[in-house]
Amino acid sequence: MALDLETRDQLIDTVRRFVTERLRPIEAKVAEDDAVPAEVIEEMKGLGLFGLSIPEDFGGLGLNMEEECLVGIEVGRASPAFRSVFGTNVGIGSQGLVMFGTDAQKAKWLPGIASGQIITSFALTEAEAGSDSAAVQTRAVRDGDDYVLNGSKRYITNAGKASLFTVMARTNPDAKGGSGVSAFLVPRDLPGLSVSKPEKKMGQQGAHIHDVTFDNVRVPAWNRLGEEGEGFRVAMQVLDRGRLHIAGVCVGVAERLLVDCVAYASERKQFGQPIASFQLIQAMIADSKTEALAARALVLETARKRDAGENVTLEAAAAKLFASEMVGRVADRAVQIFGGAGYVADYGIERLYRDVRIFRIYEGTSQIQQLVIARETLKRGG
Ligand code: COS
Repeated sequence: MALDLETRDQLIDTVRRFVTERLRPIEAKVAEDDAVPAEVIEEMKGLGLFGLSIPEDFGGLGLNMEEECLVGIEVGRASPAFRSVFGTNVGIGSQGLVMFGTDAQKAKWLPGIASGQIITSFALTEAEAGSDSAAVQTRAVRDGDDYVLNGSKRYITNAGKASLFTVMARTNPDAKGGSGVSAFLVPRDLPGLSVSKPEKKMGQQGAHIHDVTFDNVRVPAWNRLGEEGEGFRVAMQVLDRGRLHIAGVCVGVAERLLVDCVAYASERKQFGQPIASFQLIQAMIADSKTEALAARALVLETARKRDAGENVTLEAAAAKLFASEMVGRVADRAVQIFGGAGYVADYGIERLYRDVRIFRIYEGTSQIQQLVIARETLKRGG
């Protein structure tokens, strides 16, 4: 159920203040240390950020999609690494459980996820299964009351801190594609599960990705999420939702970059006047503003459709495609407007330029979004 407007505005205002007062001032340090300070993570827990999307019955804030996107836009105004700290709990790490879990599974894990006591990860990608996610090779073989998991997952966000993984594994090697894949809730402490050191990345320092390996990990059949063979559908529905959330964050980053660009262009003087007075600079600001407004409208309209119960597979893919490509262009223009200052580390613009690059890749590349949009448009007849 939607929050009343006053409560919603209060929440947005609280998050905005937290982002402005607590997150923005430490962005550079977080990037340098490659870590978000523990006390900031505790404050995020206190604000309920880990449980934004978890139903109230299980201790979360129970936001609808529009509200979650509005919070995502606010959080996007600080370095995206901060969002990553709680992003998996709000999105891909928890929503399989929210949408497909049994009451007992939900009761066991959701309260801890909502409070941030349990960190979650979504383990789909493998060395040979990225965009082609139906090709997962990790095996889950039924043995009595358990499944035995063997295989390896790649680039798994928050795996280093996660205590609960949603793992997509092949239960039927003979079934073609996604229909042989099942989803499992796998606690970190099961024997045989190991997590690699974090990868060195291009951006979003402070957010971490790891390989996760399963070596004869015995998972109780009780932990299966949905029916056998339903794992691909679980993953796709989780991603439909996750793509919309990411699109919201892209809007937030773009809006922040616009504020930074306007402030810099108003202050920086060349040829005796602020560069904001030059029409070629104004053209870049106008293009960025127009695109950010369009992305915001698409994200929120899609979120409202989803809240109304509509299937938004197409629209969520369109929002992710447009917003992630848009923020790439906005970040590129920001570097251009800042000129030399955009290229040096002190101003933080080059950091955001690097940070936003992954939005066009994770939770489905732009090319995958194009495939989904085309498939759904052809299905709908236009
Ligand atoms: N919701 C519900 N069901 C869905 C679905 C969705 N969004 N998308 C696909 N399905 C179902 C289809 O209806 C189909 O079911 P049936 O077999 O009963 O007809 C089944 O899943 C297979 O669908 P499809 O044939 O389209 O699957 P493909 O293997 O061709 O894959 C793409 C489609 C490429 C679009 C999909 O694999 C994908 O999204 N890949 C990217 C994954 C991703 O984002 N990876 C990033 C890593 S996770 S951070």
